Amino acid sequence: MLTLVRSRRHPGSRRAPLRGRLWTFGGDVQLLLCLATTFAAASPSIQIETPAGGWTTSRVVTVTGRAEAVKPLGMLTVNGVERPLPIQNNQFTATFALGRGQNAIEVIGFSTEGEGAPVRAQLTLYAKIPKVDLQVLLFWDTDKTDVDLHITEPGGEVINYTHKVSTQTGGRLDRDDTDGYGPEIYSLGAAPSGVYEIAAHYFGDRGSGQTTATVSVVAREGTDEERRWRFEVPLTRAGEKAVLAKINLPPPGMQLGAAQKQAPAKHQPDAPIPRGH
Ligand SMILES: [Ca+2]
Repeated sequence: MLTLVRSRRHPGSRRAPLRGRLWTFGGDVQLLLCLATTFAAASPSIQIETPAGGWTTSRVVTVTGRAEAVKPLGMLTVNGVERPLPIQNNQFTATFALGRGQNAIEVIGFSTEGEGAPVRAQLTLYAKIPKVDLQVLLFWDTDKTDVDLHITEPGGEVINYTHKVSTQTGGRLDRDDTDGYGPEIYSLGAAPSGVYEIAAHYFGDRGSGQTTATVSVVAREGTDEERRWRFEVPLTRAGEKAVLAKINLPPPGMQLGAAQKQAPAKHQPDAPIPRGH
C-alpha cells in the first residue's frame, strides 16, 4: 500500500524558499507541491513602453505598453481628457493628438480582482508643433465599430473620410478609424472666421448596438483666447448621424462665444455612404 508521509529535512540542508511541502511516497518518490508558487496570480501592473518621453514634432502620437492582471478596458487620459483604452493580450496601443507644449498622459488599468483598484502609468511629452486655430478629436466607446467625423467648414466644404483635406482652408482629417474607439482628428492651422459644424456618423456597428461618440474641441490654441469644449452624443445604431456642436469662430482678436450644442440627432435610416476601402 502506498503511504504518503511528510519528509524530514536532510541534515544540513536549507529550507527551500518555495512555498510548498515536500512529501515522500514510501521513502522512494518525492513530490514537490509548489502550486502556490507556480500558479500565483500576477499582480496588477501597467507600463508604457513607447515613446520614452521627452519631446516630439508630431501632433499625433501612438503610445504602446504592457499590462498584467487588469480588465480588458482601461482608460487613457491626455491633458485631462479621458477615453476608453482596450487592453488585449496584456498589451495596449493608443493613438491621440497632442496639444502644443507640455502634455500629461496617463494610462489606467483596473485590477481583475476585488473592486478593480486602478494601476497607473504616466508619461510627459513636450510637443514642438505649430499652433492650431481649431482641432476636433472624435472618439467613441465600443470596439469593432466605425464612426466617422464630418466637419462642415464656413465655406460649405465638408471634410470627412472621403475628402480629407480642405481645398479652401487646408484643414485636414488625419485618419479614418474603422474598427473601434477612434480617434479621428481634424486640425486647422489658420481658421477663417465663421461657423464650423461638427457631426458624427455611425457608419458600422457590426452588431455592437449603441455607442457614445465624444468630441473634444480646442480653438485658438496657445493664445489668450484659447477655449476647449467636449460634447457627447449616444448613437444607437448604424446609419445614425448627429450634429454635436457648431463652433462660431470670430475674426482673430475677437472673443470666442459659447459653442452651440445640438439636440440629440434623429435616426437617419439612409444607406451608409460608400467608401473607397
Ligand atoms: Ca471612421
